[in-house]
Amino acid sequence: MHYGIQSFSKNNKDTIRAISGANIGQRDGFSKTDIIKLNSLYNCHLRGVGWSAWSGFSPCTKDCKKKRQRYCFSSKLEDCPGVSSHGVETQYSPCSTDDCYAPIDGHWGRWSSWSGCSKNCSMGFRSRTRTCTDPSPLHSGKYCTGIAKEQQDCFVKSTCKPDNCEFTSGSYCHWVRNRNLNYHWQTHKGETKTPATGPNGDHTSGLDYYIYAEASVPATPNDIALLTSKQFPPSQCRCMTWYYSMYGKTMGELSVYIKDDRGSRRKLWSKKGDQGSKWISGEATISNVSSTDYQVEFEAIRGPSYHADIALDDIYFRETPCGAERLGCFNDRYGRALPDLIVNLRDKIDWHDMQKTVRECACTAHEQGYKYFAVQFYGECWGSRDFIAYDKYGASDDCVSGVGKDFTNFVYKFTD
Ligand SMILES: [Ca+2]
Repeated sequence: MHYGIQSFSKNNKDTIRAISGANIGQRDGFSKTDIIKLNSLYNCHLRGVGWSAWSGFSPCTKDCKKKRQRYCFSSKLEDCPGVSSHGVETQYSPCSTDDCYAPIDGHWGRWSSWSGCSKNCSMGFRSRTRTCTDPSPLHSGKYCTGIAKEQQDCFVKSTCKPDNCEFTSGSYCHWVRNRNLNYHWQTHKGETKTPATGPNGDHTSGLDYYIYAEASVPATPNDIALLTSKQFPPSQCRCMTWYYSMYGKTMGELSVYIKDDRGSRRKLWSKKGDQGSKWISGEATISNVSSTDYQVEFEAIRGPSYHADIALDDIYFRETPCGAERLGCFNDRYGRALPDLIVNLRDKIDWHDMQKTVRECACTAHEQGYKYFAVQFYGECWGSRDFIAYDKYGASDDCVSGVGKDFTNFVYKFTD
């Protein structure tokens, strides 16, 4: 038998759904069961004169009606007054209120496919979801039982960078703490012990470790907790990004310093006071460290009271200044759109890695306080300190790998 999509439905909803690729049903004619059902449905063994018996009623439609049909057995349709040209008479009848408004319990739809891993480095999670809409509960029917979202761990190793740290499994990676016994950084999972201060879980996945400086006793006001990176070799510029939580009404201060090989510190970033309960992203460009080894240092200063837990997670480094936004490829000509030649890098071009040119141009432009920069002719680094009409000669598609060709600019803008 071949069933309609609403076969056995009590509520006029589809009960049968096509699944692509599935191979079901009789395709070479009727089965024995098909023939018995057809004969019985159409009263074929009684074939002769006049009407068949009425069929059973159909399910109720949206406008609360049901129908039944009977068939004319005769070869002459005039034997069956009221019959259609197809030999069928259809009778409609109102459904009862109970039938039309019967409660329908909800049922889960299919699971979505798994999401990608939440991290492109180390431990993350992936998830899939389903909704209670196949069908949705109606007329006080029950909601689906069971979970709507499922989560699984996933681990991505390929792009891990050794300088990045997510404090996974309580590891400090290359970071080292100072030894103030009353107030220091410590690894932690879940909420901190004092309500209304500290985060609820780590930033990486919500399930793993972060580090924080606990403000409860024995810590006292203005205690200092230091977290110092390994020695980094000289580099022209880098962007460090991190997540911090500074939740608590007597919040102290968090600062980031760069420390040279003689131990003198320069402040790159600082935040003071309550910043709310969520993780917030921070970033700082590390520049002007091209001659000596250096370290990065986080310094937490405890506030006047114990509602002052300061937390950190997901500290990453990348080899560009922070926040260089790609504005795109544009034509240029004499009377340059970006007026200053910051540096000519044409004798250093690595034709297999044009990003080296972009990075060096970006670092030099950042050091010299340019707001906009562009790479033209594969190796010329042009800039403008103020807002300029970088697009005044029109857009172009004559750029490659983030650099412009002859008289085209690939333009970037610093966002910090
Ligand atoms: Ca973490």
